[in-house]
Amino acid sequence: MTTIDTFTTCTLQNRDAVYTLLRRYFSTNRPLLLQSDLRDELLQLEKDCERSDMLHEFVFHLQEGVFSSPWAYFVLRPGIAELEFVRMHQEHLMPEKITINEFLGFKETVTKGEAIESILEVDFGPFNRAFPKLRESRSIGQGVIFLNRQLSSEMFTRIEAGSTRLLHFLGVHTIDGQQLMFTSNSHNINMVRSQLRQALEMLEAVDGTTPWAELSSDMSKIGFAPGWGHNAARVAETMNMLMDILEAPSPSALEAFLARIPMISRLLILSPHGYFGQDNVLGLPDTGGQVVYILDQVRALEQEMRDRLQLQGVQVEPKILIVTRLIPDAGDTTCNQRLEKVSGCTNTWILRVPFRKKNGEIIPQWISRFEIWPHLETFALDVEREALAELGRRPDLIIGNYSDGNLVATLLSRRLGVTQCNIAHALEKTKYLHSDIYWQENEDKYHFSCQYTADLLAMNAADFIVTSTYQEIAGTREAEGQYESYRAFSMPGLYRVINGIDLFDPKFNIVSPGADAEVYFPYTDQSRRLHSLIPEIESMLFDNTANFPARGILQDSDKPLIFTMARLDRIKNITGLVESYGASQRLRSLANLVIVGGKIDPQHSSDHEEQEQIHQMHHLMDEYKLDPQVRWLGMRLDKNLAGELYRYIADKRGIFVQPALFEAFGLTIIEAMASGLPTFATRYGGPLEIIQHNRSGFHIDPNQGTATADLIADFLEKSHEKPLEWERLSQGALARVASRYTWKLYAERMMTLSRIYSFWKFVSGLEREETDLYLNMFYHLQFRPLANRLAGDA
Ligand code: UDP
Ligand code: LCN
Repeated sequence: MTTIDTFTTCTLQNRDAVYTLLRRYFSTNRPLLLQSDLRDELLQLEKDCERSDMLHEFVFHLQEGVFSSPWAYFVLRPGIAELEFVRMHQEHLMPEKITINEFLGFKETVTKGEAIESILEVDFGPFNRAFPKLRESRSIGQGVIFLNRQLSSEMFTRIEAGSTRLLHFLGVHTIDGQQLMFTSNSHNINMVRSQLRQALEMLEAVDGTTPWAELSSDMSKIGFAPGWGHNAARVAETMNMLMDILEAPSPSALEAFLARIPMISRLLILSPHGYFGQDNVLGLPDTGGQVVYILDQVRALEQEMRDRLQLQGVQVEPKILIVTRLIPDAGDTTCNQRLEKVSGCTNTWILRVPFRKKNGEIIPQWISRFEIWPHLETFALDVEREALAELGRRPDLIIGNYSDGNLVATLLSRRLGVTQCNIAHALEKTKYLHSDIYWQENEDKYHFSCQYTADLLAMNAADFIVTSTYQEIAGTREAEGQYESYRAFSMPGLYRVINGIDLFDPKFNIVSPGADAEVYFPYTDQSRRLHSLIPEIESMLFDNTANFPARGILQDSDKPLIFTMARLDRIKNITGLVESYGASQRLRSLANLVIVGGKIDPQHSSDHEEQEQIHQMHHLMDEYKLDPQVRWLGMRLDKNLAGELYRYIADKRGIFVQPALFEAFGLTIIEAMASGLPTFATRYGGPLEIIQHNRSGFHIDPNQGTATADLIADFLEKSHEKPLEWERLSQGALARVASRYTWKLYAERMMTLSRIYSFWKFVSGLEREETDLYLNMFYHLQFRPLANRLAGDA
């Protein structure tokens, strides 16, 4: 393994190479060098002198370098979730191990040009020392399995005591005021055993299909309430499970038993910022995949809750509330309506609560996600009142989404004492390079001071965190993870984070989303296809007389199509793809390019980043004279049209490309794959994990435009010669999505997590009281003043 000791040995053996490399770094005259810069300089050096494998290995494990003559400070990442800090003097060439604090202090001084004497140090490390932690990096993201194993073995070290706690939980368990499992709270294990034996004897005498309604009267006489099962067979199974646990407990038996206990029937989901609606919202600023994710998620969760409650014989109607902001000036969307029922669900609603000024006045206009921080506290209080009224009681689980939703979830969960789950979707920190250290320079536009503070608060407060991929938590051998980027960082003038989040905390769980199987299904499934949409698609793509906001007219309609669809954010890098395509004559001769995203007229956009990208698109179309080969549609497609478009592209043996500079997950990727389209997606972020290279798609490097164009061109040429090649990738994509990315799998897992975390919170006081108090102070002393300052600026 590459550690600082390796570096010492390596320096002793390769003094000259190390010296030359350091000189190269200093001669860039840049105080901060990224991983790629550090590597590039080494690769240049290796062209001129003999390569040292040890040095090469070491540099390839460096994450970052900070330079101020005569010192060079480095962050070394020996492996996933491991960090070491080292410095080296330009002349003495002897690596010295340093602390995080020393590293961050040096970085602050170098970037600010002056030493920072005193700064708040944020360190969550000591609070969680006694808390059980994973040990192996490969287990990161499987927290629930670990937690269950750990806590159940602790709980049952003394069977009597553990059983008593379990029975107490069951004895007081109610849902919607209905007593479940036991009619009264008995702590007497022998008595419960004898009750169970008696019940099982009774159940043996009746047919397994006998419904609970017919059993309930006899069962209640011996102390059993509903919740064991919908019929005699299931009741007996559940009772046998409890008998086994009371006799010889095991983590898996406990997990299986808990999975049956009806615990969750009221969910509160928070997604404050965007235009959150069911129609006409996608593509509006700040409204993208998160809305799609939540609308698909609630359908799956409602179904799962209903199925589970029904199987356990409990007559409770599940209810889900998605709470978002009410935006009076909502254009052609429904975001100005208080309540909207979610289609495809029976009892799921969007509840919209307005942002209010201090004087109570409602704020009418949309507010960018970067600017909403001052409004969230009042919003949380208003939501508490309205959500409780709509749900009729406290929710069983609160799920936050994105930085703002997770902060509101934190405030509400704390006030209501409800289990909190966070879903980040995308943490901005890894997207914007150096946005922590140079936060002051970007504060006017992005207010990262508020956002990163909110992130730290919410991720440390959450009972559990759901991520879409492993890399979202801990990255890959090559790259830092999104949560990992919160471990140690500095915001000069604000605070220095020594230990911001523990990746080995069992709160992390990977539960990947899916693609709506009703909409995104294989192009070969002819009977389900919406053939009536094909003429519209063809006129969208090829008919310039039709009235679509578009640029470009495809001259050769027989060529396969390269398709991409995304919001026109800089990070989505659609302009990068256009540039690679424009510069590759080979690719242009093989296929046309179809882009769905943004607007054609910059004046129609209210988002500064989008406007800039629109100008760039026009510039590239002009520069490379792309109008005959590129069709750029500046519109948002409704889901059915988008679904049929993916399949139409597949009919034509085309491909899908997702060229983002970084993509947290990328729903379009699994939609394209679920349609059977060979997919080329960025290697930065979640797509690296979704796609297996050359099996279920291809990874591309958005920074290597020529290599990307060549890879796509090679594939299109090969597929033209051997159609089976296209088929192979198409089949690979379908199989991958079916095995990993479905909403059914998601809902099952999510419900299990909710039960298990809620159970452990109840029985073992998993409350992290000290952390909570620290967070409360951090909220009041850091977050609130920052948010108030932003309110003053606004
Ligand atoms: N989308 C759509 N119509 C459009 C543009 C996008 O339905 O015109 C959908 C797309 O199908 C996907 C979502 O918007 O479901 C975008 O999610 P993704 O995770 O790819 O990116 P995000 O926008 O969240 O960054
Ligand atoms: C936000 C993103 O940036 C995407 O990568 C995700 O797919 C989307 O949210 C849904 O989680």
